[in-house]
Amino acid sequence: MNILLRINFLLLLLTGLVSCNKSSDTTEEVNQTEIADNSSKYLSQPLISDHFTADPSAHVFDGKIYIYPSHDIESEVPEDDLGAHFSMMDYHVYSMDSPDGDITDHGKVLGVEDIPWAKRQLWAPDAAEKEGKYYLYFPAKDEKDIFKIGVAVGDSPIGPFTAQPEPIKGSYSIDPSVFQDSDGSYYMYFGGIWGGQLQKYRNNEFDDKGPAPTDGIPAEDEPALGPIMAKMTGDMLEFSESPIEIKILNQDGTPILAKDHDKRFFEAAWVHKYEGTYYLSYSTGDTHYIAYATSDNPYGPFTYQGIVLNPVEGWTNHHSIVEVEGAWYIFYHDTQLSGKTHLRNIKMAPLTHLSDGSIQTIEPVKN
Ligand code: FUB
Repeated sequence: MNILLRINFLLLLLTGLVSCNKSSDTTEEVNQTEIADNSSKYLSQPLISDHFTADPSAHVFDGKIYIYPSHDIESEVPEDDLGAHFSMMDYHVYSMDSPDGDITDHGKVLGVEDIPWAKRQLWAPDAAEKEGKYYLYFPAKDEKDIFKIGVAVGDSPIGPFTAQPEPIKGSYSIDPSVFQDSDGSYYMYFGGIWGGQLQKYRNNEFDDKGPAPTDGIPAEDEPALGPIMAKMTGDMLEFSESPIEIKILNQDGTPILAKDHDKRFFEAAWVHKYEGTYYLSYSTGDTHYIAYATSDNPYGPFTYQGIVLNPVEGWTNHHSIVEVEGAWYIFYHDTQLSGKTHLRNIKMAPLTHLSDGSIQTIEPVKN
């Protein structure tokens, strides 16, 4: 644990103790005491503990690690199955000189007030670099409460970022992640069901079947919805092709079905390439895994392989996978500091590719 983290944890512990001295009978205070006592049970400790962060997308730009997470906030909005209580308003960027180094908060780099078309819920972002320009991709709801994906451009990995006036044409749903292939192509993977609204679309057309999270989800024995992807244009601001749905198959070549909640795609698609193979990892949502599937093509089809990360504390599970100087890491989140679903904290841990091409499953809580 680095010095900054140690100090943050001492502060957290003191806060818990002070709260307890004041009064020990509110849930909030009891939770804080439990959290302070239980920190050793986690595989990793929070990277940031003075505010709440989630959905960390990590990249190495110019030899340094940059992290682009959601910025969770407390909200008056009641919790529901569509994630209305995730009512984030802005983004911060963080950097680390090395995986063991201190983390720097570069402050707010984009707020909902800076995005002409966005009205609420700045969910999981990602970033990409091309020819010295940096692109921050983010989902947000527009004035009709429809999720679209936007892009903001900066001259540095820590911004400032200027949002484009309109969302990316043809974009919808949530959780954009942009993968740079070895040939210099960039692809965006995106989508999420339930609150992420992917079930409201078929073949890129809006086809709203109703307000419940499951309205529009395929029937149990039909193939599950897959993430959507499109190649980016040279200027990184648009899709260069009509987005396509990715197929995720069982090992026997049959499609993963909608009823297979342990394996089917829910949200948080991320692609990395290892020894020539494309790895698509994603959250299974209501079963809380980060699963993965592999392909020899960025467009798939991908074949299901197993679990990257077992369920973390909290409902959501969302990650990124990045190589830093030859070693691989997963960035993820849990709710260690708050005990609340919508107030998360980002973490990181080593990730191991085994010699047979599989990924060793990570257990985020020690048994
Ligand atoms: O942070 C809001 C949403 O929660 C993200 O977009 C999802 O992936 C889930 O982590």
